Amino acid sequence: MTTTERQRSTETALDFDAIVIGAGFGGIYALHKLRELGYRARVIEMGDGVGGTWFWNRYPGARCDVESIEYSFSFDPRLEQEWNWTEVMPPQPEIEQYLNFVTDRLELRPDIQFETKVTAMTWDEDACAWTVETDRGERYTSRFVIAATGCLSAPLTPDIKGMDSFGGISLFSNNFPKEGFDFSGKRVAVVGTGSSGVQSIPVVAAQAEHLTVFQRSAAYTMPANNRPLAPGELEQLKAGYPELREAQRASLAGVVRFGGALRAGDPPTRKILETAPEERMQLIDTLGWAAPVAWADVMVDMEANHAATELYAELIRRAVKDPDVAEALIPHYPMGCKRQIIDTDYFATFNRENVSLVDLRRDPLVEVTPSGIRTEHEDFALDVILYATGFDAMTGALNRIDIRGHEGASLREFWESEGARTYLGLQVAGFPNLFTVTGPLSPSVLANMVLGIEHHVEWIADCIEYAREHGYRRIEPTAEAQDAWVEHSNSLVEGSIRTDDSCNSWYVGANVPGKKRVYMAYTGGFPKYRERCAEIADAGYEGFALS
Ligand code: NA7
Repeated sequence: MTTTERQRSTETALDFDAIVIGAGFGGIYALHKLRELGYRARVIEMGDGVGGTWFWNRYPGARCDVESIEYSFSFDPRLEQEWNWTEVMPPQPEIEQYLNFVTDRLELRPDIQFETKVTAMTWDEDACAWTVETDRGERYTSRFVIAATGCLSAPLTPDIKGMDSFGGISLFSNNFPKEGFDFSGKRVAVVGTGSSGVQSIPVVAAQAEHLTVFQRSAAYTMPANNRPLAPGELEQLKAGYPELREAQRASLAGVVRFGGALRAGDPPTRKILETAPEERMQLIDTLGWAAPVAWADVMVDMEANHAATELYAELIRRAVKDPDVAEALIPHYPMGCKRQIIDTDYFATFNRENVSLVDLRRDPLVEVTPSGIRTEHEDFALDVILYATGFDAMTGALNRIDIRGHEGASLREFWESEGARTYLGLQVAGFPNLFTVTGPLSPSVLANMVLGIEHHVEWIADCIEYAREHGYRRIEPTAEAQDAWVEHSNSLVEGSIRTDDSCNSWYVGANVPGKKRVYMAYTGGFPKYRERCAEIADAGYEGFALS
């Protein structure tokens, strides 16, 4: 530790000024930022490498839905210039390599403790510090804890009868073998058709002897239009980084360039219900997969939403040769309720001879047997089952740690009984000095995660600096400020498609049995959110109690 670091350190009686949980994008940047400011920080990471979500989700075909040029750190122009992306939409291995590059470039590795799980955290009111316990039996004391635990990082293993009895190989998209897996010559099942299933299905189909897809809810997906970056293209993009970053920060979702066939950058103004049905259908010819989403009324009006789904259904009917398979692939829930997926050759995969689809709405899954999967109507003999069944999103990772705040209150119990409640997605009342990077009720999963992470880490670092400069050792939101934020966040999304009773997404926790239904992301857009966070900080951390 340098002399400056020692001077800036808030409390030498404690093991650390800050413990950061997780070494994904959030944890890596938090460590860098805190070290830069002279704090004693340590990252505790469960995996044996950096990457977080991009470390575990190494299933075939895993790819980000934000362009590589935008899905990268903006805080250091040297990193922007030194790293070379090879494709428009970054594949998982390249994102993982990128995060390793950043870790080494910033010499962060010595302060990351790998293969260690945080199991419990207890707030000590007298010491004004957290005691953080790990599965290695360590107990560290730290003034602050920064939970960079990710939004989609607590795997959800389905509760299917007989799963453990399967005599073949069971694989999980969210904990896929590091060495990869060769599906050649195998009879494979993929269970789940969210983003992970949809991305892996075409890759598995290309290898497997036969692939059976078990679909409970059909996917809204559209082509990623991924391609290798052309010679000279990356250089040109890199030269435009300053303007690109500015535009990203000003955009609603922190994204400017919509890679795939997604949509133009500006929110659409035309309403589908004010457009003649024949004209809507014609738009399929000109806009392709963007035709269903390019409307102003689709997310707020169920009739408009149905009209858009009709366009989507037509696109599927054109892409899939077997009419019965095409019908089964048409979603029966509102468009935009679950996360829009982007894919490479998803629907075309169902035209392959070696691929079949089981529609679990018509033929429910009964059990996994030693030799395969049994539905009500059929037995499927299998060698491999790949489960792509999702996550306990937003709150899951923190709920898996026994977090005890003020007077022993449990964060898990609080969120389980009241639903996800936070102030700004940054802190929770009753849990002082615990910061949540891209926590519930911040833009998080609705915005470019990397940008959201940078914003949060910088806000948190400023806040810790403010506390140090003013001699404060404790910060937590007031219950009133938290209530007001929850109400504000809810009011923005109420009445929209996202919270409709027919919409059972992980955004509202509907995929986790018993989880209290709350829309867990802030839908007001990234610029408004940043502005509010800045106003609050400028007003001396309005809504927070500092002592
Ligand atoms: P998702 O999007 O939560 O998808 C999980 C899929 O697994 C979904 O199709 C589920 O059907 C299905 N599922 C879950 N449990 C079962 C059981 N028991 N039987 C059959 N099918 C089941 O997770 P992903 O990993 O694909 O993607 C998560 C996010 O990562 C994604 O949104 C992107 O933001 C990146 P259901 O829809 O519940 O009927």
